[in-house]
Amino acid sequence: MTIEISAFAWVPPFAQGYVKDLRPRWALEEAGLDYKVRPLAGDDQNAAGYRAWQPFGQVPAYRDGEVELFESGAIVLRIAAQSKALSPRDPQDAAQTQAWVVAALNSIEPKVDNLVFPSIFHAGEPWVEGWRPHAEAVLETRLKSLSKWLEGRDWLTGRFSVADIVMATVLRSLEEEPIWARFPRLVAYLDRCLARPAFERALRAQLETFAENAPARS
Ligand SMILES: N[C@@H](CCC(=O)N[C@@H](CS)C(=O)NCC(=O)O)C(=O)O
Repeated sequence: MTIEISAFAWVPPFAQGYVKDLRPRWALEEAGLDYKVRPLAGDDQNAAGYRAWQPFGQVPAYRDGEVELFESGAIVLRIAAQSKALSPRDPQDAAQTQAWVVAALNSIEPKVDNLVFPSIFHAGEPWVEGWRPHAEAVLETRLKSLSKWLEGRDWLTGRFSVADIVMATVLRSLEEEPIWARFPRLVAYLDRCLARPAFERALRAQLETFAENAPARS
């Protein structure tokens, strides 16, 4: 069976290119695995059948001939297990790769979201500007540690892996934030990740889905 992932048929422009189905799309491109997209429109995300696949009604969800699952981190690990290109076979390197996937999602992403989401989803509300210094300070501690880890390294582990896909998709949300320029090593790391042809293909594929399903202009 061809691998299938769910994705939104269309999202508003601010979110285009950032929806989390980008992670499995990128991993699948790196792994050279074919996939098809199940686009969700209207109230599809609340349908009982979809909730049985993705309990929170979010994207992405994933299935192949053997398993179906949800959560982008779990999905990319499943893809990596099918690809030498994405996950080292040496037990220590493989464990370290999994640790960095979880670190990106659990130790970095919440701090990034804390800073970025209020400005997007609560733009103009009076508390947002007061919140920013706190959110920046918390994030800065994590970015300093990450930058230190990347000193002398091109990738999070010995070579490019699924961990870099997840970390890059987390860090990408910071590119427009003032804090980002204070971390030149992270900027160079992210540039290295995003220069990969597989990322370009994944991004283009996500944007094509939105273009195909764009609402008609009135
Ligand atoms: N932890 C989930 C988060 C997925 C997520 O936040 N998906 C967003 C799009 S980027 C979504 O479906 N939002 C719609 C909603 O939450 O109803 C994962 O990594 O898969």
